[in-house]
Amino acid sequence: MSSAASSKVVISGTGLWTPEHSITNEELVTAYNGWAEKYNQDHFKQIEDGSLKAKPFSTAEFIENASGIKQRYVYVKDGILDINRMRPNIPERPDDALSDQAEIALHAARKAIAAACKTASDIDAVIVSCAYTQRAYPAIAIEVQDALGIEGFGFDMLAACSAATFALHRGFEMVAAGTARCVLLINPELTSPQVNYCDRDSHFIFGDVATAAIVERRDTCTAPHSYDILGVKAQTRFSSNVRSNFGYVTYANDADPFGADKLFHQNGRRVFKDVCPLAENHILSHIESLGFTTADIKRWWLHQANINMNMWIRNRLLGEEASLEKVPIVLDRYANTASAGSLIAFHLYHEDLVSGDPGLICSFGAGYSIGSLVIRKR
Ligand code: CO8
Repeated sequence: MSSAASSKVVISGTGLWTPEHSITNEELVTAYNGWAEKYNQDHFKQIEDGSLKAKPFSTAEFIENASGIKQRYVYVKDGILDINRMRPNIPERPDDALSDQAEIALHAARKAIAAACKTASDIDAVIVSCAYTQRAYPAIAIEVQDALGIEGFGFDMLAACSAATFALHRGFEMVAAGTARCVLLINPELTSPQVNYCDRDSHFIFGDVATAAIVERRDTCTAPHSYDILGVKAQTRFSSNVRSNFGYVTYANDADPFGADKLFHQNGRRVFKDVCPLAENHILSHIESLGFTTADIKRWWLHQANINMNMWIRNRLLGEEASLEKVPIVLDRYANTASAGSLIAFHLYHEDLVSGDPGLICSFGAGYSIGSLVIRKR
C-alpha cells in the first residue's frame, strides 16, 4: 500500500539518545564462552551420555564477518557479562517513578523537539513505537506526553523492525488529514532485556538506543533542516522466522516465562533470503511510483540489521561501485537497534544534503515488515 506524493507534510527534526555503556564483541564473547564452559562442565555427564548437547563457543571474528557489528550500546551493562546472570540487571521502579523506557524516550524526544525548533505547545500527538513496550498500560507515550507537558493525546504501537517507519507513516497521515498539526514520534528501543545472551547465534545482534522525530505541516516549519515527505509505502507478510513469544498469556498457560522462546530467536539465514528480495522490490516500486530512478536518490537510510543485507541491497539497486557514503552504515557501532537503525542513519547523515535532494528511509525485518518514506530536502 503506498500513498501518493504530498509536499504539505515535513520531517522537521530528529533526536538520538545513545547509552553511555557499550560492549565490544570481545567482551561479549569472553562472557558467553565463560558461561558455555561452565555449562558444559556442570552438565558433563548428560553431554557424555548424549542427553544434552554441549554449548558451542562464539568468536569475535565470526560476529564481525557475519554481521558487521563491532560493538553495541546498552542501557545497563551490569549483569550482561556476569556468567552467573547473563542478562542486564534493571531494578523495578515504583509506579510513581518515571519508567525506564519513558526516560530514554524523553532523552531522544527533547533533542528532536529542539532540532525542529518546536515547543510542547506546538505538539498535538505523541506516538511511542518500538519492538517492545515494558508494560501494556498506561501507554509509555502518555507518560512521555505528561512529562513534556503536551496537550492532545498519545498512544503506543508495536511493529518490530518497522516500528519507526510505520509510526512516521501514521504521523504523516495525521498531519495530512488535519487531525494533528505536529506529531512527536519516539522509538525507545530497549532491546537488551529480550536478548538471549546464552544463545551463540544471536547473543551479539542487538543494542539499545532511542530515536525521535517531529512530523509537522510544511507551513509551520521553521527548522534549519527539513524534508518534504513525498510518499510512504508499507508491506507486511507473516513469518515466524523472527519471533518472540513473550506475552501476558504465559501467566495463564503455565509456560516458563523465561524460556528461550520468550526471548528473541530467529532463523537468520532464512530471514536473509526472504527479506532481501522483498525489500529490493518494495524500494524499487516505491521510488518508481513517484517518478524517480535509483540514480535520483541521493541517500539511502536503510534498516541496520546486517551489513551483508545492506550490501546485497546496495549492489542490486546501485551496483557494487556505489559509494558507501550514499548508503550509510551505523551497525558497526550501534548493532541492530530493532526499528531505530534507519533513523540513526538519517539523524547522523542528512545535514550535508542540499535543497532538492531526494532520499529514502526504509526498514525491513520481523513480521515480515517493510516500511519506506521517500523524502526531499527543502
Ligand atoms: N560464533 C562462531 N560461530 C558461530 C556463531 C558465533 N557467535 N554463531 C553461529 N556460528 C556458526 C553457526 O553455527 C554455523 O556453523 P555451521 O556452518 O557449522 O553450521 C556458521 O557459524 C554459520 O552460521 P549462520 O549460517 O547462522 O551464519 P550467517 O552467515 O547466516 O550469519 C546472522 C548469521 C548474522 C544472524 C545472519 O543470518 C543475519 O543477520 N540474518 C538476517 C537476520 C535479520 O535481519 N533478522 C532480523 C532481525 S529482527 C529485527 O531487526 C528486529 C526484531 C525485533 C527486536 C528484537 C529485540 C531483541
